[in-house]
Amino acid sequence: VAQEKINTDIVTLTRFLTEEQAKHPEATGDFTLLCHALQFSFKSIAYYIRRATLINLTGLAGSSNTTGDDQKKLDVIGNDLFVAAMRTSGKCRLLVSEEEEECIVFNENPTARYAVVCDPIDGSSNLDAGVSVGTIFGIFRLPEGAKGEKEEILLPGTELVSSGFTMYGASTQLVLTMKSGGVNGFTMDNALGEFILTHPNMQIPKSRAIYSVNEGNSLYWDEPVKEYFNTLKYPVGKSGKPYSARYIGSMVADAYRTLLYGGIFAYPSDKKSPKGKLRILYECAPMAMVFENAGGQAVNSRMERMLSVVPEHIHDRSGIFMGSQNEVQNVIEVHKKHR
Ligand code: P6P
Repeated sequence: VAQEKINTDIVTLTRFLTEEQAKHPEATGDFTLLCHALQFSFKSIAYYIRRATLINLTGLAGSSNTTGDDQKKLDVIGNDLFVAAMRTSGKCRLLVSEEEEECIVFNENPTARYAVVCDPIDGSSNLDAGVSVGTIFGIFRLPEGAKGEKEEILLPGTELVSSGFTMYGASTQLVLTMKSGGVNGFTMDNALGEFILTHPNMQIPKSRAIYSVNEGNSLYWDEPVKEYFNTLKYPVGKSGKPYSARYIGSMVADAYRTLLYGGIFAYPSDKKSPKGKLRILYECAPMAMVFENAGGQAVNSRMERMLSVVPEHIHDRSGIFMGSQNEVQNVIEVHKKHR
């Protein structure tokens, strides 16, 4: 009987990181250890998300658990897990989290050279509805002699050494990119408790007739934005076929679909949110790095390269258009016409 061909050449995230480090002889291993701490935080957040409904974590704080302390909402638990993983890694100096008003400085890691930005559970408002949520993260290398002051993390996305996101959906997906390029997708094997490389070298299609935006904000959009989306919905000339609309309202889910299928995701700044809604440090910049490294592009509402934008403060916001190379280029062309 023919033996079922078992693929025994499995690339786990651990093996991927080891091979990545081997490409950099000067590497001390600190980045690898930091990524292992990140990996652990994704696994533990995924665990709580999966059990949320069962142990009623989706509700508001207030119900007390067996030990009597207030049960926390998932995004607080996600944040606590992430902060603990970064602190105990010994390799993180500064941490900016969507859940923390101030930048966390780990004085117990005075010689650590990495700064991490994260949204521990992005899209958490969708959790009760069972919509996929995720963790978005970025890693900066601090300059030599960094003092661990929060101004040191107000950097453009071009300074990111790595970024990515997880999506806690039907399975747990991780999308990871490095400064050296390349975007790789991993899927959690719950039996092994390992992230397995399932989408090596992800490349976004150059075009795709799918747009992803909250049309409920149309009233507030600037003229070029209105015109752009109208050309997709009411095409003139030879094209003729309107685009499909796909909007989940959870950035990691909309981003993952756009990365796989192509198209454009947008959260423009508008009259209601003049600075935009999404945060530069831990939503726009990490996603922009992933999309550029996958062969796409990402710009802000002034049509500037998203990765060149420097945040004014750690929770600074921006408009964003990201996705297939040609789709984002169309947005740029419409805006040029309006100048
Ligand atoms: P809106 C979720 O709250 C989030 O931060 C992103 O994940 C998502 O892309 C966006 O906001 C959705 O915003 O205004 O369309 O509900």
